[in-house]
Amino acid sequence: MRDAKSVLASQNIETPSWAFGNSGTRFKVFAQEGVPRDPYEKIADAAQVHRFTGTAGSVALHIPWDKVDDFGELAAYAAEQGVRIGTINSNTFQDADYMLGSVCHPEPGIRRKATDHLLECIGIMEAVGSDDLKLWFADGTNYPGQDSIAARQDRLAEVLAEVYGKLGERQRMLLEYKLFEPSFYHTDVPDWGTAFAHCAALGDKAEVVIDTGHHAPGTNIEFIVAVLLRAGKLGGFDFNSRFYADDDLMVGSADPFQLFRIMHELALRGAVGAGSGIAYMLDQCHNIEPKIPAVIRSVMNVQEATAKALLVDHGALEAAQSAGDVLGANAVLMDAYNTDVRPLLAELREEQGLHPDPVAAYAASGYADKIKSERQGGQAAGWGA
Ligand code: RM4
Ligand code: MN
Repeated sequence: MRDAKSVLASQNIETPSWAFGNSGTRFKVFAQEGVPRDPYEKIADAAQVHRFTGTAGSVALHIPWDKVDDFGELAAYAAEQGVRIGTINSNTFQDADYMLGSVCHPEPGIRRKATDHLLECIGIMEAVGSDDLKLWFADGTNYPGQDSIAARQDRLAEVLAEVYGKLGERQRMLLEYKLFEPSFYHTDVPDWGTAFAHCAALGDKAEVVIDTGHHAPGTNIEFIVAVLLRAGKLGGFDFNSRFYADDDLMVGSADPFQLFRIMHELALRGAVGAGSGIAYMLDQCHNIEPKIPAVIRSVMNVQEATAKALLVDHGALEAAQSAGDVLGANAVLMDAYNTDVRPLLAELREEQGLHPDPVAAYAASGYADKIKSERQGGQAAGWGA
């Protein structure tokens, strides 16, 4: 097994540009001071997360929220800030035309518009040097009989095939599923099985994204991880934490044990750290907590779960499993989970020339005050900006 510290040192956790903007629930958005007003300022904030964690070297964009005139210039700015642009997330859920869906819409003209948006995202990937197109569709219906479930699958397959055909050599299509919302009777890509079926039909460049918040309560997410990994179809994660629905809270905050179990399945197959081929991303919103420290904390939560997973003694685990030692096998996992890995991570950070406590270092940096005083006027970024 590779040394845990070297794997951790090579880990990258991508931050979402939208986590730095104002967000909320449909009831209220509590605006914060110093929030970015454009994609450049979002990238500057993302760079702070990387500066203090050393692990968040890429930032995901959401189009059109992060649309700029010159994407090459935005990518150059990111590089200057010490980060790169990662996944390009499409958005076919906020235009009035999409009331009855986007890629599954009954009208060909609306499907064309949605398809063209996805192709535009591929163009942006080329301009910024990104390899991953992430697709999430709000498509579905609210009432039985509203539209044909099967026909909608056909329309989806047709659009995906067109977009897939336009991917460059190194580019991938990452298809995300979500159990429900905003459609409440049926969703067109509700689960990993549906996403898998479409990706399998498309080919090697199409893989499934697991957004941890997009499952029914009690779903065994690590099982999904194991199955997709085995099939070579796990493209990435949208990490967050949820209790009831798509809450998008900080990953590992409510259920660090679930996160550990997920990371364990990945570590078992050597699928963590550099070269894993898996895009580890956060998909979160910070409604009541300060945003940059919340993203720093989230990155640290993933690091801690990864470190614990890397400490699992695979030899002892296999021995206990093959001897039918139920309690012994479980104890091997629990030993790793119950290890305090914070000293190991503090040591790693010091070796990397970082402060051992990223949250404290950020607080002491004065950046929060700086953006509060500098970012006056203009429109704070939020959903739709
Ligand atoms: C969706 C899904 C997508 C994200 C949007 C904002 O529920 O998780 O990944 O881009 O929310
Ligand atoms: Mn997501």
